[in-house]
Amino acid sequence: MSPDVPLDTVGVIGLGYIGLPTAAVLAQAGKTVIGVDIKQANVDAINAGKVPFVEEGLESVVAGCVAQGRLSAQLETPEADAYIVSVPTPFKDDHEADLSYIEAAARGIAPKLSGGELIVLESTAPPGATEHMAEVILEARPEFTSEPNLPNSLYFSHAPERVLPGRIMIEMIENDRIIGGITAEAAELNRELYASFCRGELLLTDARTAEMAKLTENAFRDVNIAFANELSIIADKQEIDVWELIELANHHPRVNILHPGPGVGGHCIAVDPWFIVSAERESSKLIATARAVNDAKPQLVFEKALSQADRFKSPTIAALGIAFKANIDDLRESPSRSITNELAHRLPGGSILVVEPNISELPAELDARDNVELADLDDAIGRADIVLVMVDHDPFKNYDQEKLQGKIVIDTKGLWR
Ligand code: SAJ
Repeated sequence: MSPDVPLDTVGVIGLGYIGLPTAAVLAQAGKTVIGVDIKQANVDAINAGKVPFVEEGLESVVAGCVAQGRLSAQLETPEADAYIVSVPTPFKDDHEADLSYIEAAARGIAPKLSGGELIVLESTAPPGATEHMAEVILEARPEFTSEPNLPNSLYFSHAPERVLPGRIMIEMIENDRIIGGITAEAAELNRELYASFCRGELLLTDARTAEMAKLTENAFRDVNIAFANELSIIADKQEIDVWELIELANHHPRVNILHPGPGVGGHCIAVDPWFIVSAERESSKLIATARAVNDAKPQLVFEKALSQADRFKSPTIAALGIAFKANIDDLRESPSRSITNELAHRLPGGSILVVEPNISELPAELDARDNVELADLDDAIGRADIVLVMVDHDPFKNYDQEKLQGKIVIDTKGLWR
């Protein structure tokens, strides 16, 4: 049984790639949602019904909910019946999770509480992080307790997000969710809130298992991508086409190899496995090795491109894609972006034409270089000696391959086979 407390108003702390879509679907489900962000520009954009990043289907929901008065954004944490903390958890130099954003969110929530509130951590975090968030709040407000069903109860829970960038608005509604409460009552209350917008199964457990489950999902994917990336390195040396190799092996009924690429990017798969490794270093050798294999891949792609570039006095390279994966504008932890920057650094006499259909300005480190420019696809390929494919954006996939004649093509995504 869920504790008898209201769940009508929800404060969503952090309006990024996860927080804003979560706020939007909650508002769409009839909740009154107040989002909180530290960036004034994001707050202003959202209050004008705009979305500060590209995500299919999000802007129309945000615009509709803002117009109906169900969704608003502000800098200060509001009073609310429930809170969802959706802030970054980067890792520090030693790969340990940096919980300072979660702690800051908790300190912002603490003074607003009056008893009976649900506080959900959505941010991906190592085992123990939800308990830690609860401790920060209870230290600031010692008159409250995490014991359930009392007038001064607070309910702490973890509901790790699992949506895939590019499909967030579908997966937010359809995916099953893992919900881990500090107490069974907190999990029940969390379930009640999420049932308002989620059609997937809501699976209840304790907070530590939920934290670990999320890390496990991303580590599983990382290990499998590392296998594909390792195969691509072996196949290259053996003069075998890795794409054909994988396609053939995948005909086996119990083999399903993922795709190699220029490395693993994004803020999840390249980050989360480290939280397992740093928690249990001795026991997580496979997970750590997968990270090392995937992290080494950009350097190999860079060296391959550089060795081709060395054949020209002033090489022109079309760098196709600097986002971390297809059909998004997210450049965080993007291997293709770092490969591009390295090439620009090592080829001062060359020129790098970046083709990235989802952005209108280069990121600062590339913009600062004289030999890098943002170009359109046709123009870049027309001018290039070397075409380096690093992201499988749709416009690249559909490109007329006739126009590649005479170019050196390095295709890390197997687009043009
Ligand atoms: N990649 C490959 N080969 C593949 C698949 C992916 O090289 O076969 C690369 C991509 O190009 C990209 C990186 O891996 O650089 C990650 O891409 P992704 O599409 O696998 O995953 P993310 O980071 O966009 O989202 C993941 C998802 N987790 C899983 O699929 C287990 C998503 O469901 C999570 O919600 C998200 O992490 C997150 O926020 O944790």
